[in-house]
Amino acid sequence: MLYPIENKIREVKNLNGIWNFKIDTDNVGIEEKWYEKPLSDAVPMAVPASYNDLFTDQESKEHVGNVWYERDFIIPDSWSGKRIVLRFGSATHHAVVYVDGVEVVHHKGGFTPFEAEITELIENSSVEEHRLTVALSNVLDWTCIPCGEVITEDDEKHPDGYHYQETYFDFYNYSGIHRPVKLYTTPKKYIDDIVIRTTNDGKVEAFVFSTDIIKKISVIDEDGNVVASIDEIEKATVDSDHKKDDDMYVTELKIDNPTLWNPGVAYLYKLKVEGEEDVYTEEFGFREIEVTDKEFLINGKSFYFKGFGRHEDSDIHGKGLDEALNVRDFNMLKWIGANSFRTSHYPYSEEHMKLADREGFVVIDEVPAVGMCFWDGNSVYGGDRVNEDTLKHHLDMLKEMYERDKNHPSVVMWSIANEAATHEEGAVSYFEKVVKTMRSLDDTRPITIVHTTGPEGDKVSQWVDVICVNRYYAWYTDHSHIEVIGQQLELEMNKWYDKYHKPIIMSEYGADTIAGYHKLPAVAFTEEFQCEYLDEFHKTFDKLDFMIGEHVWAYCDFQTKQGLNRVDGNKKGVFTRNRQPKAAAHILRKRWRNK
Ligand code: BDP
Repeated sequence: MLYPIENKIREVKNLNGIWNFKIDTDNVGIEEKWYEKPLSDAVPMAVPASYNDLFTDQESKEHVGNVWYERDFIIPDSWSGKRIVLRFGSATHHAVVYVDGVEVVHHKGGFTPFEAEITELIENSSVEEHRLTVALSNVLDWTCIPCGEVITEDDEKHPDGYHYQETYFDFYNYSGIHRPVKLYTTPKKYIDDIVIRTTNDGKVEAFVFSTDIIKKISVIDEDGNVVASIDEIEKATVDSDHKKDDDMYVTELKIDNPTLWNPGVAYLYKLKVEGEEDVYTEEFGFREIEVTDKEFLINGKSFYFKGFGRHEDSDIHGKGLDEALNVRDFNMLKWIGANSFRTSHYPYSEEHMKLADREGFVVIDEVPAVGMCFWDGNSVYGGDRVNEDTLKHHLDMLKEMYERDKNHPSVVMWSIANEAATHEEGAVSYFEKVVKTMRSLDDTRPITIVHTTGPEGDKVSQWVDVICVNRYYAWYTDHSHIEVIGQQLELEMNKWYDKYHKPIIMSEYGADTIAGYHKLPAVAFTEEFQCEYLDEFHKTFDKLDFMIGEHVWAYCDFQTKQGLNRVDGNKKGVFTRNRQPKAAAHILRKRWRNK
């Protein structure tokens, strides 16, 4: 799916700002058709943002079910005759969108964009101000990724009863319209999608899906020079179902001595596609990936992943897009000498991915498949938990992630799940299908899966290219005994390697650390402990030649649900939630800048 851009043909109208908002306390709004008229008793709400931390009362913050968003918008006369599209960068997790009381789109999945063409509705309408209403649900069940379930406590110990959203993942279930809402125009005949594939000898393959007739495709370098151009473009047969209204154009361009996109030294070209009516320009880079049994090669050079598992998370905003925060984050990642990160545990905003391209960061792009306990049972994938509907949604999410991120040079690998129960029988056929789908979407990028399961039990890594392992020796096991880290790590990593002969990334390792808490000798939760803890891992990584990276958990402290081992969130950040360094940041900086 293309990002909405402005040019001489296309216009974009931003709908961010203050919307009307109402909590559907008894979840009756859909039944009572609240979308048919303006919301009564609405309160102001910021978009984009999570709504949770903007409230001061517990009930609103923790509401399980629907909330309603609403605002007016006006279509300028100058847009008449154009195709008009309403687009959400994301809405977490299920949205039903109405314009003037008419449903225009619904979407399941909290971390990918969706849109609705509203041309006809606008053309047939006589009102000047249109009403945009969104019913948004934060409910997670076993048909969703991430997985969850709503639990009701109403036995004799809980005579008044209460219910809550249970989640099987360690981040707060922030909800809201998290990313920008935009209206954009295209001509009636338009460019629908572009897939760009490159090789480092300067070959650019462009696949354009369009209802417009494509006349010209050019490649433009960073100085604005047209370095290749073609104006005879043949139509090909479209083989994909969902683009059945489009024609497909396939073409190949060649440029001499391309400047490559390299980690830390990004170089972005633009592909300009010109149709009879429409024009679209998409950025891309030249870079090639290869995986051997012990190496991850980017442009033929061995790449070692240094960085973090992260979250989109901050005070007040929750998971809402904050461009200032993103800029600060990339500056801090550069300061510490990181070269990469994983979008744990869901695709980050498009704005984030664009920055990664531009700043030369290497990204492992993760689908929101977290909390996937299979639990052996009688049905297809296990008991009443992960089931056929989960799989269907998982495959949909892979597709949406791919369609959104396919042209980003920063994305070097897809992560198909975090810490699924891959030792269970149900996981075998499930993940075989997941990997097959991911490969059929993209055969240019390697695939990984992130494990908590150990090498003895794992039943699915034969299908992936790189193995990612999350490990908390001396934290969740042998708590505080950092002397066990080296031995356990070496033993386990060798077992993984002996079993699969594939390169391994330590995709999570870390210890909760309260900023400003110091003690000698070190005890758990102090800054000293975090430093010593990470050091122990590093000594062993340096001995193992099949280890191709280290991603500390986590980049920053972040919010989680309440729990006995979470004092206002997860404190494994190397930086505080407010993006300031703990002592370990200096250790990592020293290591990574010299590695
Ligand atoms: C891992 C999860 C991550 C958690 C982390 C932790 O992948 O989401 O936040 O553990 O416990 O299991 O800190």
